[in-house]
Amino acid sequence: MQPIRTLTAHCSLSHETGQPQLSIDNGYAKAEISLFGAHVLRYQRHGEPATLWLSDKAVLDGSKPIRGGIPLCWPWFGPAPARVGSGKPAHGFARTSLWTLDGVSDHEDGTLVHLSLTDSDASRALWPHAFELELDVLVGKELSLVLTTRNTGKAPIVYNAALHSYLQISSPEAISVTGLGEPYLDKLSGQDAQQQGALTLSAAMDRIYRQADTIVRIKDAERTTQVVSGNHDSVVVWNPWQEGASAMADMSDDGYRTMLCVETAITADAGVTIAPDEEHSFSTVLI
Ligand code: TA6
Repeated sequence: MQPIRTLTAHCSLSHETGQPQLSIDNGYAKAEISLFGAHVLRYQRHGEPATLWLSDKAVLDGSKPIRGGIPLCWPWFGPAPARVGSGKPAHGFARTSLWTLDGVSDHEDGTLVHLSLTDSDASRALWPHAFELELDVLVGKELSLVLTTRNTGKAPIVYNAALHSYLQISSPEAISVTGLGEPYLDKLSGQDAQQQGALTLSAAMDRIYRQADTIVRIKDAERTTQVVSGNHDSVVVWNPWQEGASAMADMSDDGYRTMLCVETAITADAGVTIAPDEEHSFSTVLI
């Protein structure tokens, strides 16, 4: 077993799960980030309940995607689109790749972690493009993530993505969500629909809101969480409800009662096109 290594005054690196994992504990919050998937597993401000939900059945050893925290869906969202081809893993391969830790530094406003992923034989077998992907995570009074895609190849690349945040909630009955805008695609029925007033939870839900405000507010019994999105085209809201939770090996049957995904996303069929040597970033901040 490799020893726990101190990286900065507020950040250490361990391998207890079988994957390299950062533990951060600074003046604002505690957080854990796995290098498998550049996956923020936990984030909790001191004296407050956890912001992120992590399944009690989450598999952290790198053998499958991690259920909870903030998976990075990239370079596609959901099933692979036609331009990528069939038989590819859902939500792309960034979340199941081992990322490189480029740096950690402590600052007045929190601990900054910089992670990166570049193309490899394995990535090119799934997606034949040269790229550099970077994730900047600031663990402070807020949790901030910026995902940057750089095209290092000779032809344009097209991508979709999501910062797939699993938020911890007290119960579905306590939740109301505002700022989602009206039109949405109901992925369960395949129909376009209109949001009437605040969103409440009483059944399975999988929706893409394409005209959401920059700030989506999730009001819970004792607190309000804000998801602030930048340079995205949609906000995805997902809860599998009881039947969906029971069908997942890595979620307890009642797990759906303590989570709600509110995801900053790029879901348009056209995706985002990046010319050679150009880059594109989008971001989410959890307040
Ligand atoms: O963001 C919602 C969603 O795309 C749902 O359709 C649901 O399947 C979920 O993500 C989880 O996907 P996963 O591949 O992690 O089981």
